[in-house]
Amino acid sequence: MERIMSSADNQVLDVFVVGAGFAGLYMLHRARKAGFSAQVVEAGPDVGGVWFWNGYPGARCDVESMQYSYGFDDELQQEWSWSEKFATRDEIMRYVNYVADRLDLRSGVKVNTRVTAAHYSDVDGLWDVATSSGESYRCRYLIMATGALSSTRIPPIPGLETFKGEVLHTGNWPRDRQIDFAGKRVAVIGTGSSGIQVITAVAPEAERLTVFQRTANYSVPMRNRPMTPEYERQWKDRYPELRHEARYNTTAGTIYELSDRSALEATPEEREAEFERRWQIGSPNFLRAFKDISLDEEANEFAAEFVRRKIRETVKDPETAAKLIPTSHPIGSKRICVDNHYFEVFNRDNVGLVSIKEEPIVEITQNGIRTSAAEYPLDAIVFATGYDAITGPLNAIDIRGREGRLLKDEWRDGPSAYLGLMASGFPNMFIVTGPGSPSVLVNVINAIEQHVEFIGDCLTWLRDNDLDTIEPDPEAQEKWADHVDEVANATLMVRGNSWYMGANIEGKPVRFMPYAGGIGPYAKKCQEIVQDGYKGFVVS
Ligand code: N01
Repeated sequence: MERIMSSADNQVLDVFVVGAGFAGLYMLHRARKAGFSAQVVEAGPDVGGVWFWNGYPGARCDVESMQYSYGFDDELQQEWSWSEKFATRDEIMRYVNYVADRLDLRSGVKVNTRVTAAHYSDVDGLWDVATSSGESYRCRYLIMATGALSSTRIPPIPGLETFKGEVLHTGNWPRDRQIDFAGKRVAVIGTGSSGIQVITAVAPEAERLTVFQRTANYSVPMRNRPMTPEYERQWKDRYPELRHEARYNTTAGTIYELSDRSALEATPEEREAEFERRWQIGSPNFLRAFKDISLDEEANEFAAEFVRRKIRETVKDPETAAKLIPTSHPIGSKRICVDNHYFEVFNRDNVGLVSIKEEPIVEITQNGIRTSAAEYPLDAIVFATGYDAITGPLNAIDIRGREGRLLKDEWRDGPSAYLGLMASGFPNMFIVTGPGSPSVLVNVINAIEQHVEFIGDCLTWLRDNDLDTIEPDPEAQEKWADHVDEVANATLMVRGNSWYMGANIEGKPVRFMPYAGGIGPYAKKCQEIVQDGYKGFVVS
């Protein structure tokens, strides 16, 4: 372990935040408001986190814009106006920049600076942090706001380095130039949320688009539309109440139209009518048509079969439709995709589909992709192959706690963190939306705000009580990890081989990482823990 040489004139910061996405920015604001000295460092050249990097064509959020925004400041949410029901990535970036300027956050963010190591000192209880630019920082509280989806992943396909054309990843889209696909032969590998969006956007532009699909995926229509003043008013008039409702009385952190009815109790006609009604409205709301879709196999199959039928009806070529029909996992066990006419893309003459289960990729050549059946000449390959999610960004940093213990080693068999917030042996290090918290299963901005507020209140409480150090009791942490497993195992989500489980990364331990119990129950649990004097934490 290389020691971090901290300079004698390093000021000891109260709070040091890694990452200037939605989490890091709000953490900075909250820490400053509470009177703490705080500094954020950000690897990228600007604020915005995952939205900064995901500048691919078609990038858009599938949570409604009126809900996918900060709720902590009523002035902000009243001032800002969204132009569409579901915001584009560019509009979200304008919003993040507006918040950063409005709250004067840029002065606390050092960009183009990647944290490479963070070591806890057993001697003085401070963290030493090293960055790629050779600077070091000392702080009492280290806040990892590194995001769940910031370690992009390109699968190790032989020959990739020999390809003469352009290689792109949706999560690390070039920022310095416009990518023009006109007249180009393009491949997209991957059909998750990013793949489905980029495919839909690139298809009309490219000369030829070939989609390489490993797992056929479920997708429901987004049915985006321009914002109307009436719809905006409905939200703005009741924002504080609705934000509270989303935080404490929903599982998804988003207000959807829920159902208290089982799909098994409905008649086939009733089920059909309800699925069709929701299909026409659009959005992930579809999965809430009946209360047991994510819990009961038979109920799930009704919803899955409805989507399969829609695919068959949409895609004209039956062979292509058959390849696109998902059968390997329950609907919702991988994150549901939400699209703008995705399946219609496969009716275009310039679009082809390769199922790599039937026709595996053998190698990438200088000129394209060679499968077991053919060679596809290409000018560009777009990897929409996802992320080393949740733990990837943390494990990429040399994080060492008490006695030099390495976080990555502690998590060798899968991550464990009390409430998904703190790991035993790593005092005063908080993780925003870490493993074991609702994070990616819910409206992540809501999850971020709940965590940042918990952390901010905790730091104030420590200061008010003349305490310096907090970390989880190992027993409480283990119990929480068991609870996270138990809740996940009661759902069909563990059947998806998804990035939620780490199953997309070879060699990564397979453990369902987010907390599937919902943000409402989770946030109430956090409140109880605070009321019990931070039960399950050890303070000194
Ligand atoms: O990544 P993914 P993503 N060869 O991991 C395939 C959020 N998001 O960037 O299913 C060939 O979901 C892989 O196949 P398989 C959202 O939370 C939101 O799309 O593993 N293919 C899969 O098809 C989302 O869930 C929005 O068999 C390979 C794809 O690549 C999360 O980000 C938009 C492969 C990866 O899908 C991540 O989405 C975008 C290989 N070796 C993202 N390895 C919205 O809000 C992987 N694949 C709309």
